[in-house]
Amino acid sequence: MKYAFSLLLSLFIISNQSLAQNPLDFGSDIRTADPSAHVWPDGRLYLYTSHDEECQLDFWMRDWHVFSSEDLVNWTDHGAVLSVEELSWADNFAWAPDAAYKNGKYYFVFPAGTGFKDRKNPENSTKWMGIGVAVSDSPTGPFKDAIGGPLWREPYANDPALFIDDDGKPYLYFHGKDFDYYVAELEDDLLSVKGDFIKMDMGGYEPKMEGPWVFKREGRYYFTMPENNRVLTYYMSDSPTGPWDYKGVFMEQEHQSNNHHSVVEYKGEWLLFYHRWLETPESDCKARKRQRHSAAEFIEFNADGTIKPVQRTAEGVADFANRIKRN
Ligand code: FUB
Repeated sequence: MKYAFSLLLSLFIISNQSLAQNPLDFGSDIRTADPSAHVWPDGRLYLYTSHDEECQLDFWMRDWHVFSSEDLVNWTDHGAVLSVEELSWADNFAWAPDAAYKNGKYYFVFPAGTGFKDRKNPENSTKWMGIGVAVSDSPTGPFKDAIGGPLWREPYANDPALFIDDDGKPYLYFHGKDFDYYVAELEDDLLSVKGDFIKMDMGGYEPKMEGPWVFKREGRYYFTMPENNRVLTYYMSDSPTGPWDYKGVFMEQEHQSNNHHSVVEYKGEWLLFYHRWLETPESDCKARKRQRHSAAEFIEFNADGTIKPVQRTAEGVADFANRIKRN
């Protein structure tokens, strides 16, 4: 009887462990945020993330990492793809990156900068940020800075997101103070801007935002963002440059903290990658109780293409392998 009880208990613990996939277990003990997901020609899903140093207080961040998986449960940690130490023009603010595959090359776009943000006396701030582009023959790098400077540094530019449309045209969306809801079409080699920035028509609603992410599903475009850098909301359009029609919230905020996400289809399932601020008891960090961890959820759509609200769960996408078998 005692044996049977222990066996049942062990089975219960094992089955719950296999269900608990959030935060994602990359098999390494680093803090990741701003996960940007892509499926590349080798059939794997790659997640490019920014990297929080332990206990960092003001988003002083130095490098970007990449992880890959075929089942979203077992991940390979490919290490850092790029560090600000490899840049001649920036030494800090290795914030939310993105990536693209075009003409046989992998492109890594990233925000970085220098200086110091004086939160008490903003007039003393020297911080600036721009967007760089690095290129590699492999999805896991090494990526090399391809320009030797930012694409631009005025306007202030952060949180770049690349979208390559079915006709091959590359677009770069970004978060820029006083320049949100602008998009730049890029030249075919993704190393310079084609023409002017395009101010998009957002249908009259332009809240403060960060981290735009654009995807296409069934011929319709989705412009998604952490609105007020907290709650995930979206617009829809028939064109990658708008006009956009605001549709509202698909993930609420948590702990009054920022969020940053990406949306991708993999093996017939639509997935939302995002980060959570979770208590991290294994960390010695006294200064900050919660640290950022990458997580994932299934994301579903209504018949009219609108996004169903997504809840944060402990199991995340643990059921991915079973779901794709059922597809
Ligand atoms: O990770 C640094 C910054 O925090 C990102 O660029 C923002 O989107 C927010 O997640």
